[in-house]
Amino acid sequence: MSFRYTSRRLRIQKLLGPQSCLNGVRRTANAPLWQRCRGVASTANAEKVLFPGALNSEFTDKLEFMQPSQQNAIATFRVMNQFGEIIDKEIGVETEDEEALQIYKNMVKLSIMDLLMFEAQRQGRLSFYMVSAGEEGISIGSASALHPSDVAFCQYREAGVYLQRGFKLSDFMNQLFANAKDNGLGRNMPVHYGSKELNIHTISSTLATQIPHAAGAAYALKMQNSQNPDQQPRVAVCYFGEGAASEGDFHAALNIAATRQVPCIFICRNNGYAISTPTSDQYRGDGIASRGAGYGIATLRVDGNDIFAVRRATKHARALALTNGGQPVLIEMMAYRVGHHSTSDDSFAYRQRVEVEDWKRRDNPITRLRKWLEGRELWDDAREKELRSTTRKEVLKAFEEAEKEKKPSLRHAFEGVWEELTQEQRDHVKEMRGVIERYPREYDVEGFEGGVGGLDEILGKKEG
Ligand SMILES: Cc1ncc(C[n+]2csc(CCOP(=O)(O)OP(=O)(O)O)c2C)c(N)n1
Ligand SMILES: [Mg+2]
Repeated sequence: MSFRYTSRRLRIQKLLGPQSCLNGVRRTANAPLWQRCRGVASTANAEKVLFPGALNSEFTDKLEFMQPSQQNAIATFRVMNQFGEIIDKEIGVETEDEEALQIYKNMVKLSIMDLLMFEAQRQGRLSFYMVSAGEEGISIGSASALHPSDVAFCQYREAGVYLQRGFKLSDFMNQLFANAKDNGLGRNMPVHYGSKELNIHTISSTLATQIPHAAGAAYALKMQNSQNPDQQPRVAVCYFGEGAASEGDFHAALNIAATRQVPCIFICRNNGYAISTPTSDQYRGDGIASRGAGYGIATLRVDGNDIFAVRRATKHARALALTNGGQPVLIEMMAYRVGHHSTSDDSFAYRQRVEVEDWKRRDNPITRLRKWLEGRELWDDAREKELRSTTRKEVLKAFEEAEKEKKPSLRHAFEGVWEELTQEQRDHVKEMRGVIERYPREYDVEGFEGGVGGLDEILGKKEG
């Protein structure tokens, strides 16, 4: 204990009197301060536990184990029902018609891009793809309620966050084809988008790593927000699936975010599956929301098919995250993964077709918003047809253009780790060059910028 801390504590005790208690400890004479203290809990008439590890817990003489399975499940927040009707008309949707239309168009755009890219993978034109079907409302709705300067960390099924922030169709396609215009210089597999300009960190395949990254970024933002009170305060927002929440990183991240009180919004997309693992095999608690309470984090469960609920929840979470210098918030957005996990998966090997068909028919964020728009006479079949046909053309145009682009220079396979190439890397480059020259038919590199010359460019550089 530092001298300053001890003397301050003693000064306070002096003020409070000889029998006073600090943090639930009582003073006795002639012993070091920490030995002079004992838990208030042990005093005869104490009503609450005041041990440092559990404050304000009332004593009870009833031996009753907490039985979460016997309690009501956490409620799910809704603004609009399945028929597109608003439940609390007084609050309404807090969304201008223009904005609702823009959100609707983006959700449709995402679903059309998904459909076409899935087909393109099946035709062998793309190596891999992941669709957002059934979860478009979560990514697009939440992104629409954040500030563009908020820093986003995604898992992989949140293309809607990118789209809503302004990632263009060409940006998606360039990444999917890993061509020379790809932000990631062709180094990542498809759907691992990233955008420095849009404040979205690049997706990582390793599940849950983005969660502690977001907590750390939020800690940095907390300091920046307090150092720059005249600037727009920022939060970090972190998306992950309920399966990723089984990783240790989830727990470490939520705990540090809570103890450091950082402005981070954790958005869990609970879509019922982690590839082939249904939630019933993943956990026994009440979803992911119940874990928020365990970490002392403000938590809400939301109907992810209800775009207005997603928006309002995110808007309020953002305000809460910036309260009192910062605090984390957890939102569990409920959805159903309508598509296969990825193009490498056939989900009918582990779930019934009828289950998927039921969900498709029962509820969907796009059809629900469409019902609301139609109810307000903002939308009809003719507009729908026109939107679908123009969007399809736009996606195909971007796709064909990206497909024609050259691949990035081969040099990018080696650069960007060390400032200068090491001797070992130089040996690898030479070896690769030799293999390409020996097997020109197997390794046709003409489609790469600069061909095999891309490797010569780096060999010409000064040795590291
Ligand atoms: C550390 C790690 N373990 C396993 C995997 C393989 N894997 C990729 S996605 C996935 C399921 C994740 O499910 P969830 O978080 O619920 O997201 P969803 O796919 O449902 O959107 C698994 C197990 C991985 N990528 N990284
Ligand atoms: Mg999942």
